Amino acid sequence: MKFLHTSDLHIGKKLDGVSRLDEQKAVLDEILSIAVSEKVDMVLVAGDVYDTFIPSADAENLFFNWLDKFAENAITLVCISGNHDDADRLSAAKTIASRRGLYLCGSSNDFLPRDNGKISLIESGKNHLVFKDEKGEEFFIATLSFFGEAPTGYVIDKEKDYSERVGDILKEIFSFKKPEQNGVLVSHLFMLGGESSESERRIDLGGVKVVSPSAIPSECIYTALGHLHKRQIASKSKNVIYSGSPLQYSYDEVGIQKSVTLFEVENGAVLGIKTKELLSGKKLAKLTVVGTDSLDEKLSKIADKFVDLTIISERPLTMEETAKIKTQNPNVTKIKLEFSSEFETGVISGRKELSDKDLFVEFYTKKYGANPDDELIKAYLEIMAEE
Ligand SMILES: [Mn+2]
Repeated sequence: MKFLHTSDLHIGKKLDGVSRLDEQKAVLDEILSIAVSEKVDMVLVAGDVYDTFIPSADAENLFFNWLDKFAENAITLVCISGNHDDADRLSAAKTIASRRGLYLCGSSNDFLPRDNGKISLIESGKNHLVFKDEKGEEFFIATLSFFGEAPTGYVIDKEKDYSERVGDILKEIFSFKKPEQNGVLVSHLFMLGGESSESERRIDLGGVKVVSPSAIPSECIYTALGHLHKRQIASKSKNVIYSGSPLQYSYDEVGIQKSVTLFEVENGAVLGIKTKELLSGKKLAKLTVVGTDSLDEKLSKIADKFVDLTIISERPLTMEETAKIKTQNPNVTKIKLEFSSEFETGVISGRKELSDKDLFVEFYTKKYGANPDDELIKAYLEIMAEE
């Protein structure tokens, strides 16, 4: 059976307030055409379908229309929820979707068996699905959506850390697997040693939810992971792989090539793991300029990219100036100002003679690129006086 593994679609996600829905549609279409041309039997979506618990109607519509095209092409799809999804909302349409071979696994798997003559669902239960292909070979797909303390329906030993809990849960799920079945896991978690980026970092602070590859049972021959946005192999010997997000979603992903992962499973073995590059969507770039003299020319060269712009300047830019740069270059989503060292040294040496008010105005202007208004200055001085 041929698989396509993707994750972290984040449909509806914006970049500094700029919509990326058109790019998301384009890249989802590209994934579909790869699945069709590569003759994929099953698509695995490893969580973070949406960017928020309550996605917009446009985002949901895009996802549902995308799902429908897999059904049209007789491709089976298994989807779990990530930390950005509401598991119940994501799987709300599970009954109608499952009639077309599209399995939206939120927190429970209770699907009716379905024989479509190609890839048939022969069994489903607690976090697993069992499929049979035309040759009679069986595939045990374990589906562990993202969870906080414990997934629905599990009693957890509170003494155990997150990694041990995942280990126990997976052991229980895989106890349903028959020896002759090929075991595959789809999950959304942070595997030890993984490299995160801005967009998914907050959740992993402190490393509380880090999982060791040893938590994955040995009878699992491929683990399709979601959560980290850069494609990477978490364990080569166990085939634990992050497909990565289909678009560059944060500026620390500059230069990262996006792709989907393709692999084949046959007689208990994983064959031909490969990536297929995704070309849709805008790339992200970082640009640092000294002064604003040749800014327009430099920006015009990367007009097809989103830009995180840093301007090194000897004076603060006014609100009007930064607003003008943004209006003339809608692809610039971020502007940061840095002062040249020469200017800064001059300021430091004269700082002792400055009043509280002047110091505050200087700090504020440096930080925000504009003068604070009188009310703010007054409030600051009042607080200082109280101190
Ligand atoms: Mn994500």
